[in-house]
Amino acid sequence: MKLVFATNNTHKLEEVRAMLSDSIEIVSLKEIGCSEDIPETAETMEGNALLKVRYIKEHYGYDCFADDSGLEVEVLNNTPGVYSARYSGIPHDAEANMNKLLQEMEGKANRKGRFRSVIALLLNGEEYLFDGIVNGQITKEKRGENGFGYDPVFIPDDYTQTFAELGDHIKNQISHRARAVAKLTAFLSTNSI
Ligand code: ITT
Repeated sequence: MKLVFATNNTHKLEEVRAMLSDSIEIVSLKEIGCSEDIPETAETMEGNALLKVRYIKEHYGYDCFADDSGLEVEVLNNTPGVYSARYSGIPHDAEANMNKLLQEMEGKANRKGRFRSVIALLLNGEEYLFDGIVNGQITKEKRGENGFGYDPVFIPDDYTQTFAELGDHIKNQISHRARAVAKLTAFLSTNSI
């Protein structure tokens, strides 16, 4: 089946394409002629993921799925969370976001954090949500070149390297997004037309 993935983040698009089996073909926003920023005004990842799929259905008529995700740091009351992309105040500036995070974490012994992904699916007039979490630790400095966003400052549990050092192959097996996508594909394999 073909399904639109409502994201403007090319890293997410590549990750999810690599995770899906050949039976699900992803169509990008570019391919349906959508280039605008979809408003993300909700206060939860669930809310924002639903806003994205509803926007595409309303404006372009396609069933689709969307991911809203972020990094939740225990000692910072689970922030930046839903505000991860704009933590520093500059939208989508990964360097500025990581610098702010490392600054906020200075001197903190508790380095526990987790990435969370919420996927919303709008299919045949119904809405569904799937989530995934990966627990880990926040480093004291950036390490590695792969991935995107906060990958250079996050070490998943049971590993010693950051997501940016581990690379896509390992990240795509254990990440928050991989876990949410696994739930999405299990659902689609039993419920799609
Ligand atoms: P779309 O809304 O168009 O999908 P986006 O990048 O704006 O793209 P979000 O609003 O869901 O996506 O923001 C997610 C932010 O959380 C992202 O920009 C990163 O800063 C961070 N993030 C999420 N998943 C991540 C991952 O796998 N690795 C590193 N950082 C991640």
